[in-house]
Amino acid sequence: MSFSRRTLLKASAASAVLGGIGAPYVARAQTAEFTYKYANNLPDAHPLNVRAREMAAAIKTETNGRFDLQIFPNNQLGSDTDMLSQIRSGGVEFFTLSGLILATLVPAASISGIGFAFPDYATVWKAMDGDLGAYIRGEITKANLVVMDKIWDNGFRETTSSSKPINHPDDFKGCKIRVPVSPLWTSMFKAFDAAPASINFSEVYSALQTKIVEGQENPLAIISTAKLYEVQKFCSMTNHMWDGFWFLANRRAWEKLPADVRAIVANNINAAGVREREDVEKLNAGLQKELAGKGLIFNQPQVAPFREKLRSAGFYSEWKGKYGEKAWELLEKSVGKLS
Ligand code: X2X
Repeated sequence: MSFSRRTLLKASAASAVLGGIGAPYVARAQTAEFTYKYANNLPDAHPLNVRAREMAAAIKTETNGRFDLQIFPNNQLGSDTDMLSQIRSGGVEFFTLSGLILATLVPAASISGIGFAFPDYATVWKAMDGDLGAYIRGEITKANLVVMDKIWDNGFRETTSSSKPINHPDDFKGCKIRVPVSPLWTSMFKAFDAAPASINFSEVYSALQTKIVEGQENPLAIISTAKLYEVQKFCSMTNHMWDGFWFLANRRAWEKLPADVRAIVANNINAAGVREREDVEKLNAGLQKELAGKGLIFNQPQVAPFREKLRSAGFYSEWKGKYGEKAWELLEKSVGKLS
């Protein structure tokens, strides 16, 4: 968060307490019946935040100003680990989180991130808007969080490094690579014989800059908007997994809303999510050229040896055992046989 932004927030909070004089920000907060916070880990410029801002404006209009959604991008309210505890306690009312990280609370939620499961976006949306997504949302609901129907896109993930390109699974051997805080991520990169380190996204840029780790993996939209190209040299198009963000709400806060407001909020979040999916897909498709222009050196490895390495390391059978037959069948129904 920039200094001026922080100062503004503090000043607004202070004047709200004192009864508020003049500032439009305060006037809005006072007239809205519900002022809810939405926190996320992505930069302002990422399509997730662009669509969220648009959605917040639409919700305000459609509720005649009754509902004010305040967006806190870029880990302003803390790391994913912090925000996950805030959404549970009600410290924030909304939060978008990768299913893989959510798995620290809801184990089934990481199943969509199994390595090389989804061949393309058509298969992703069919599964996540279909039976597999419904199953995961059921598990999230059991953990007492509210989840919107449409998962937002993060994207297919690629691997960057400051030291070398990844052309073959052997190139991962001993590689100090940052992974998000999630057992599936750690397990997958251990299966590649890498040395994964669990680090929240809020710390990734500085961890790369100070060479605490040599590499990381993320979709191009994040490599671009979080400027990771400034601290990385190589980008290998490993496309090793798909990742998405569940749009979560705190249950008590959600149930406090009147049914008509709730419907407007849910409809707008889901519609914005569908638009965000289109944005990210388009953005990722065009970014390779732009990032190469900024100095990232790209390579396109063959995917089959990576998948074979996971198979021979027992990765698929281990995770099938963890998720159970029912969940694994739902996944394989969408993507074909994995193990
Ligand atoms: O932490 C990451 O790498 C990110 C931004 O992709 C997720 O939220 C999983």
